[in-house]
Amino acid sequence: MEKLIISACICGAEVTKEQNPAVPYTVEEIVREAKSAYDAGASLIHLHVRWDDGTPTQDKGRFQECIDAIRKECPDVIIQPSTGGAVGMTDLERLQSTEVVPTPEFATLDCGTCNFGGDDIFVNTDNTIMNFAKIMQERGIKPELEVFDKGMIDIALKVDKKGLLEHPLHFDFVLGVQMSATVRDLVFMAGSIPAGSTWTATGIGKNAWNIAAATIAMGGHVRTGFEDTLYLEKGVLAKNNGELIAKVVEIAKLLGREIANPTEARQILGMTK
Ligand code: KMH
Ligand code: ZN
Repeated sequence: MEKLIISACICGAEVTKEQNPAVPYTVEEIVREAKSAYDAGASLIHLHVRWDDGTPTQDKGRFQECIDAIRKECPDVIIQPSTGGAVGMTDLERLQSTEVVPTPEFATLDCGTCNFGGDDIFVNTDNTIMNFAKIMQERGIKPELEVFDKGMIDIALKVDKKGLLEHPLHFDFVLGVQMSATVRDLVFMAGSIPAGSTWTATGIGKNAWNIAAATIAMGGHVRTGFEDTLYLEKGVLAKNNGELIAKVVEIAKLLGREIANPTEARQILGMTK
């Protein structure tokens, strides 16, 4: 089986220090969390950034500062800025994370509108999605197709039909937000993408570990980190992102799957020219 790519979503836009004091806000804290994940076996950092008070931002300068600082500590890691940002941000605000120098090699492309709990709606109209895909294609950025349910896979395939995506496609199944997060759901999603595509999966909150284990067994790749789960196990807060990544490494070891380093991850994802 292909080596396992572990993506670390170290920060997110919604979780807070009140929920887990190790959630990073400052540049130093973001670097600390990226390094702990990288040292534990993550080859990819999915990046959101915050102002020092914890407010999520897509500010280009803040992204630049964080990426430059992560690069010093984790020279070869794949850095994947979020273009999702936080609920309520405008498209132009969100796209700033793709304007850093050098241009990111990878970024998220959210493929539909999603209920985010309470009255929160994460809005991605068809025009937004097509426009983001076009801009990423022009800038040579590989999109990670973020899909929160099966309908979003179908939207991604519509974008592909317009010629706005390069192959192989890479999907990220985010289960447990809008769609439930059972092994049946995972099998359905993995069976719904075009042959030759690669995929990552994450289970939000308490769904993290069943989805990680099933994904590793199925040959997919795993995402975890504070954006998706704050707990190492029921009632035990993770002290850092590295502990969450180490748990994925441990499950992979038990199942006989080797871990990809960043160079191998780029090859698996078709990111080498
Ligand atoms: N924070 C969510 C509203 C992404 O990174 O592209 C969007 C999100 C997806 O996290
Ligand atoms: Zn994200």
